[in-house]
Amino acid sequence: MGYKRTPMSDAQAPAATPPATRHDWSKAEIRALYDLPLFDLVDQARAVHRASQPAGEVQLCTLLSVKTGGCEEDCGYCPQSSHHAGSVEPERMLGEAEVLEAAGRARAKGATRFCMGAAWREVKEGPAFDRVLDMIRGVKQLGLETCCTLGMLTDDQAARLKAAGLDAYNHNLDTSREHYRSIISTRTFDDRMATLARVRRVGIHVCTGGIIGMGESADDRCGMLHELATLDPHPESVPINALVRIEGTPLATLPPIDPLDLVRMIAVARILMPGSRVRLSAGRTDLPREAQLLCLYAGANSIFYGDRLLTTGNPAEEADVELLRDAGLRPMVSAPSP
Ligand code: SAM
Ligand code: DTB
Ligand code: SF4
Repeated sequence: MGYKRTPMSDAQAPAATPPATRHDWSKAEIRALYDLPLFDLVDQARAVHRASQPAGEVQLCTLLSVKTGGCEEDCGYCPQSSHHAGSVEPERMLGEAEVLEAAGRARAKGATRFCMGAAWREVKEGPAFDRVLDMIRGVKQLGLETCCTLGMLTDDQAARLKAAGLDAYNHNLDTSREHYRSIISTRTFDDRMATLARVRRVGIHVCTGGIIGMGESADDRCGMLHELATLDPHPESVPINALVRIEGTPLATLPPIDPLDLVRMIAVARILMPGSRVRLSAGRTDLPREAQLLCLYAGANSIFYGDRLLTTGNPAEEADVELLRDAGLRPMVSAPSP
């Protein structure tokens, strides 16, 4: 079932003067926001959201894993790492035609952004990267916003992605600098920051966020938000994931997150980064509709749309169409910026 797209009316335009965009947030300020009584926090976030973002619009972004499994990194949350007992079987890389078919289907169902993921530690020059560049050109031609997540990049690779028409690059910080080494040992937080800087330098939009539910403290969560909110410019897109606990990964047995913590993270992200698109990302299959709507109310304005994320499930398209319709929300018509 596809969406009928409706243009934005005056009533749906931003409601008040947007707050000044700051890049000098202190950790203490961020922690103070995180600790506010929930309704006070949501009130503030909602006011920023209404003043800075078109009201009632949610961007639908479809994900596709173009190269699954067999990754050299040891990210504790990830089923595609070859370090874990429960890793997924590595699969052959998809061909351009398969990807364009999936992108066409996503567009027909109302997605405006298409994100291609590869289980790589870093991009290596060669036919596989050349194929990704072809995929980007093809998806772009379909009129979709293009996003990729391929691991670490060199300057030259970033420039080639830009030349192929890539709009955004996803590269998550995942957690705080301090908690990072308890989750991943095969790369550093600064490696991550270096790739983000390369992406920014060539003019590709930056998509970076993290995961909650990996045994981190509230200070770690605020520390991650601090890293994001002190980037200048802010990332255009900030995905907030709840850990998908996957059997056979080191983090599989951690307790589930409290959905209200996700609301808090999204609300604080919205206050800190008024102009960014905040994405309610992985973990929605375990999240009641009401909690999802509270996240959208508190400042999220994008979801992953389609019944698969990379290797795990996501709500069915029909359920998301219904969710938005029941709340009187609309899918974003076109996605010029972030
Ligand atoms: N290999 C590339 C990289 O790590 O940047 C791209 C693919 S990787 C799977 C993209 C992101 O998915 C990770 O940075 C992480 O934030 C997220 N992710 C992976 N497994 C997850 C899980 N089990 N739960 C939530 N998010 C997850
Ligand atoms: C992001 O922040 N979350 C997406 C996307 N960016 C690439 C990935 C979620 C992956 C969830 C686990 C899986 O399906 O393998
Ligand atoms: Fe590899 Fe990315 Fe998974 Fe880490 S998150 S193991 S880099 S695919």
